[in-house]
Amino acid sequence: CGGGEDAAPGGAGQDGVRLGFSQVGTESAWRLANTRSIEHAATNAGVRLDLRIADGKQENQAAAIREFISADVDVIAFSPVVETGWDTLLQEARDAGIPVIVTDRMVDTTDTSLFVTMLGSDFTAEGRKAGEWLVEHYRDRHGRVRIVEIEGTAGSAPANQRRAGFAEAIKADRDLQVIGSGDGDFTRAQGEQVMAGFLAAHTGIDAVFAHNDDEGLGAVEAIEAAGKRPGTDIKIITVDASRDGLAALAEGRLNYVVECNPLLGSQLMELVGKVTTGQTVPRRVVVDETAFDREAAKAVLHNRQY
Ligand code: GZL
Ligand code: ZN
Repeated sequence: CGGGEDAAPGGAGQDGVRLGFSQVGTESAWRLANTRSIEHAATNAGVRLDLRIADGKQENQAAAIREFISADVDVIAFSPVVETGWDTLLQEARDAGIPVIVTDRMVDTTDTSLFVTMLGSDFTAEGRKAGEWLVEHYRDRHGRVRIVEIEGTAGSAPANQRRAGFAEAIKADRDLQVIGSGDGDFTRAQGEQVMAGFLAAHTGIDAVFAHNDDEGLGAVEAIEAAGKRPGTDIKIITVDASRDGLAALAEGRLNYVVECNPLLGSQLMELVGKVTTGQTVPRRVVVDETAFDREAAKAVLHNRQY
């Protein structure tokens, strides 16, 4: 078990709080670890969890949340696959008197009455850390540094914000230029396909910024298939810090991995306990996370939880 057993929240019903959770899908190692963390923490906290997987489709998330509303659960939580298109659905939950907690990815709404709190990473900071590493790495090199960007799922908060944070950071050195970008949908297969396209279209790519490890590991395969050395001929920066990502970093096939912590489960159950016992919660709870270079990856790899 992780950090000890979580306090069982009070709240409605003698046999534990009923939480309906709508999860994005099973697209990446990060996502699988996130789901496990929520399930594990619910068990520890005595929360009755109904978790539904949406296979990356917003309409599946809406259907699941409507089922939670008609089942009159005590609280709803979800990771919105994309930022927009949630207002009507969240108004239905509010009108039914069911509090909503947004986790991981953010919704783009101005109506703050539609959810009580947002628990998740600062994706802009993650993108900025990736860009800052490249600025530092190429500080003494003059001449163009040609970068390609494999973006996360189009319309998702992590894709939008990692792109923005990265672009902001590389402004510090005009030699750093993004010469191509494509949607890798946070998967290894799509990442490989997008990278193969970049390699066919551009000679002399210097670096890749992949919005998650799975896409970056797909890019590694495409780069090797093109007869080049990932991590040496072409530098690769990714986000998540999953075990596979850190293993590739330790072996020098990736160069820098920014952490995006999926283990939100126990913080979520604490918020569920507070929300269902009328306690106030902060509007925003940011998850702690760091970044890894090769040495740091070697140091943590042996006991990485996911
Ligand atoms: C980030 C999360 C992203 C991960 C991807 O919090 O939404 O979605 O970076 C996952 O691995 O698919
Ligand atoms: Zn535990």
